[in-house]
Amino acid sequence: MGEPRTTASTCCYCGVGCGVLIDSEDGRITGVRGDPDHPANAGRLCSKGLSLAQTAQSDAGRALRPAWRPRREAPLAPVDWDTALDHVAARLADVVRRHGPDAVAFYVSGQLLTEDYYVFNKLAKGLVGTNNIDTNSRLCMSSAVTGYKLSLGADGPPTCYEDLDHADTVLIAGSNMAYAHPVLYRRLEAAREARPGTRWIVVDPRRTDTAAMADLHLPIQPGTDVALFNGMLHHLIWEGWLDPDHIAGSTEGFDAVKRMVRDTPPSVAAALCGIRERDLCQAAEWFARSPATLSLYCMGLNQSSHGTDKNLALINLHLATGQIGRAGAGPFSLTGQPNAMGGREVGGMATMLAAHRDIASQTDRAEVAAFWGVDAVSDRPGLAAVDMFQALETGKVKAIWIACTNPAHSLPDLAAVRRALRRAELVVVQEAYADTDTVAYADVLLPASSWGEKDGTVTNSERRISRVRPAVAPPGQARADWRIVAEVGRRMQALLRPGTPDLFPYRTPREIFDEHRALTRGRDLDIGGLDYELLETRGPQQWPFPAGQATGLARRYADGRYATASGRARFQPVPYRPVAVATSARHPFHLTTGRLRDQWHGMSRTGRIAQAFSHAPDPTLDMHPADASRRGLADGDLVRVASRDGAMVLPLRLTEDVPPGSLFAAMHWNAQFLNSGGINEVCNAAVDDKSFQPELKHSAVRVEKAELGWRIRAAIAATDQEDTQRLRAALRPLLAPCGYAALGLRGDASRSVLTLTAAMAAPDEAWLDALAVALDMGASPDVLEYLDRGQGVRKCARWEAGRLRAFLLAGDAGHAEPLIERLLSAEPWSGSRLRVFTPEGGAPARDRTVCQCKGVPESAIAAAIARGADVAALKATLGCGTVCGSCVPELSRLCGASRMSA
Ligand SMILES: Nc1nc2c(c(=O)[nH]1)N[C@H]1C(S)=C(S)[C@@H](COP(=O)(O)OP(=O)(O)OC[C@H]3O[C@@H](n4cnc5c(=O)[nH]c(N)nc54)[C@H](O)[C@@H]3O)O[C@H]1N2
Ligand SMILES: Nc1nc2c(c(=O)[nH]1)N[C@H]1C(S)=C(S)[C@@H](COP(=O)(O)OP(=O)(O)OC[C@H]3O[C@@H](n4cnc5c(=O)[nH]c(N)nc54)[C@H](O)[C@@H]3O)O[C@H]1N2
Ligand code: SF4
Ligand SMILES: [Mo]
Repeated sequence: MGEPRTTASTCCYCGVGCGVLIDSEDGRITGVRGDPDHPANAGRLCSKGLSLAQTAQSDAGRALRPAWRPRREAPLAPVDWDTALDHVAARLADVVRRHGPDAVAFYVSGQLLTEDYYVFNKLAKGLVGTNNIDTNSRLCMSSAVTGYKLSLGADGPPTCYEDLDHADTVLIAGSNMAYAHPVLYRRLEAAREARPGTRWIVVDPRRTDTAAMADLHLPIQPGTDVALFNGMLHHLIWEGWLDPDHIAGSTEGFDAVKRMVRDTPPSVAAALCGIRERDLCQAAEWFARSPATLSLYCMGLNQSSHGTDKNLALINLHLATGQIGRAGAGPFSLTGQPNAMGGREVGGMATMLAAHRDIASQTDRAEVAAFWGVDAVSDRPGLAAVDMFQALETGKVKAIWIACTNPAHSLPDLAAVRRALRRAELVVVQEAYADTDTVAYADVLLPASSWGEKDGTVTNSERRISRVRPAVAPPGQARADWRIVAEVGRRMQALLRPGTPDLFPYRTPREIFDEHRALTRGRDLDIGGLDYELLETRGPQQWPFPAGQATGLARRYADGRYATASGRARFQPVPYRPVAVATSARHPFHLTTGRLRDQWHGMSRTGRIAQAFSHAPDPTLDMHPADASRRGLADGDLVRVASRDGAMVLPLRLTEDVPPGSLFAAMHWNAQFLNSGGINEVCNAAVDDKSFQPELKHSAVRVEKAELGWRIRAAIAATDQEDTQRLRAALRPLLAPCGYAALGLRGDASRSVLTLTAAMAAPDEAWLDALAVALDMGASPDVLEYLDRGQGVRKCARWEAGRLRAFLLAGDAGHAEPLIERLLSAEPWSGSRLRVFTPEGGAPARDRTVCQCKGVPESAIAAAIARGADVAALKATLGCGTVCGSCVPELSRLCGASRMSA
């Protein structure tokens, strides 16, 4: 490598699928910029994309070598690749021989590349002969998939990003785009600036940054979307705001839906939703009477025990008003992960076959079997994610291979997931990082290469296929996911079907892509005309893209013909049903969960850099102040949040952004950072009966004050990322014994400080000794200690080269924050070291960073606003919001620039 070079690739985070330019030198990634030529982002990146280079700065914490456990209780020990691959193949083949193919399961990920996915799917369905391959997309997009198939006849959105520029009314339902799809959100903001008449309706129980910018925010009761959409349809029918030509010419089933919504007039619907009737009618009017209406929706619809119904009820509105198949109009499900779409295309799920084929169809199965050259593809439906882990717990499934996902953190009802992983005969984990909650259960760890190192393709939310290209070589012995799977596949084939032609002869991802695209010929997603060559010369392309075509199709169903057998879209009568587990006197609160602006899921990548924590440093449980005062709870109190499935402790944060009766917790924190597995300890595993997607957006819980009187704060400055990883590994074992404990990171690219916040019911001296050791507080002239054993108070501090390096405060942790500031300031210590035990030892507090790119704190913004600044002035004077723009929604909010009329 050596020479500096630039590689065009794709961001590995959200489904917007932004193009990035990766700068590298000497085999290391040195910078990441937005690719001005990529149609998804035209050069823009959000805070997560912009910090990608920092996350790739060091190999510390990466899975670098294959490892296995000689015994279940033993630690993972390094092993060479061939032994690991032989072992996995032999163990899996053995399970297949003893218990049949359905005793093996594969749990993969929408973050795999299409080529990785394809090979996994072929291994499961072609070689092993089981449909037990499912993915974390089950937790994410499966309700959208089922909704599209039932109504429009085929999976995939009919829309494209350009529609964001053309929509007159934008209905954003169950999506916090300002955080979760920031670059698209930016595009919407620009579109509204260019066409000021554009109206946004946001449907979200919480007042998110997205909702705060709406022209109409409908803060519905959690789970009541179907009632809302049915009530809107009722109103449209009553007012005659329909598109009779579209209904008559392009759809079927309208009468049944018309009958069904008869008993949901706006007054009834609005009461169910807990909103004003006139707001519901206003939304219906804008939806139907605007020249073009676009719906953007995400997990607030999908992650529900009736997520498919929510999708269908919304699509009914589009079909009835003809708001589809035109520029700026249509139902647009935003994809969460960068390649959830690609996974759907290759059929890498328990409920589908390659290229949108169906397991239930004899013809489809035969086509795939003939193409692969295998006898048959199983007609037994595979297990969807939640069921898969339940089958593992009951022993029906014996062996599981998990790749590129972290189910011990991200599945609901974690206690059950842990039982399942413990019960399994064999757990194979294919991971890029060495420490995740799931790796703790691995019998074999297969180290995978990751973003910046991988080669292949991904498909974004608008059906656009982009190349992912390697800028650097993978660290250690890590290998590409597709290659690992093919290597095991070949070995298993030799054991299970010796002498048959090699099913996995691939030498490059290009060969896999070519096989995949051949399977799509004649299908709705036909990409027969698309290959790596074309992606190279003409850039990212949308599907369908059949052979002989000059371009892909931007907008589907423009001719009013849908992908059903009759060519007509199907209205679906979906009556409103309440959430699966209702609140009760025992569990009176709705708990919803979701995302923060700068963290990605389980934080294996974002959790390495301090900047990702600056916007939201600590995990919290958000509660409305009225609920708190009724219960005698205060901001910052440690509370125990419990459902019938499990409980955890979190610090309380009071905010009027959640409605009374509802709570919110971010999904990101897990056992790498906490004394528990995170909020999924509490979330319930109820699933949608059509899509099998779990209801991660609603659990019924109670909240009580946690009696944890002994508080501990500690912090240590890290010299670099390696040091951060080392210190975190040393502190992690200390989390489990606590009633509450959280590891955090403060600082920025230049300096970071690792923090520990913990609480216990009573002082534990042995634990404290262990903490002191982890912080290297042994006897030394550079260590100062203060003790008051009777009060359970111990304070320690350590200096290094004249600077404060670490402290621990137990029993009396009041001035921890100023001391953390002192660690961050890195100034040489002056005066008496004894001052460290008093508030004078600290440095003045810095507040929360709102703009990560320019490091602008909230106080500076507040001061400027007090002097009369608006968003434009803030940008001009402080520079905030001028780089990635992720903080612009919040700046607008701080300026009070809410568009909602009272
Ligand atoms: N920063 C960041 N961005 C991400 C990700 C990340 O981890 N971090 N992950 C990516 C992935 S995989 C996904 S799936 C997407 C998710 O993107 P989003 O779905 O936009 O994000 P969430 O925060 O999960 O949930 C969205 C909203 O649903 C609301 N909600 C809860 N219950 C209901 C309800 O009953 N009805 C309605 N209408 N709304 C409800 C919540 O209050 C929340 O604001 O984000 C992607 N982008
Ligand atoms: N309570 C609650 N739970 C949720 C959600 C929620 O809103 N609330 N959202 C759900 C949704 S929508 C989603 S998508 C899931 C996400 O949940 P997960 O899939 O568990 O999330 P990640 O942390 O992104 O897991 C990806 C893993 O792959 C690893 N990895 C990264 N790159 C590679 C690679 O190239 N190869 C391999 N083999 N490994 C790699 C990462 O280190 C990481 O551990 O969470 C779901 N769980
Ligand atoms: S919006 Fe942000 S996280 Fe999503 S692809 Fe673009 S840069 Fe990556
Ligand atoms: Mo997702």
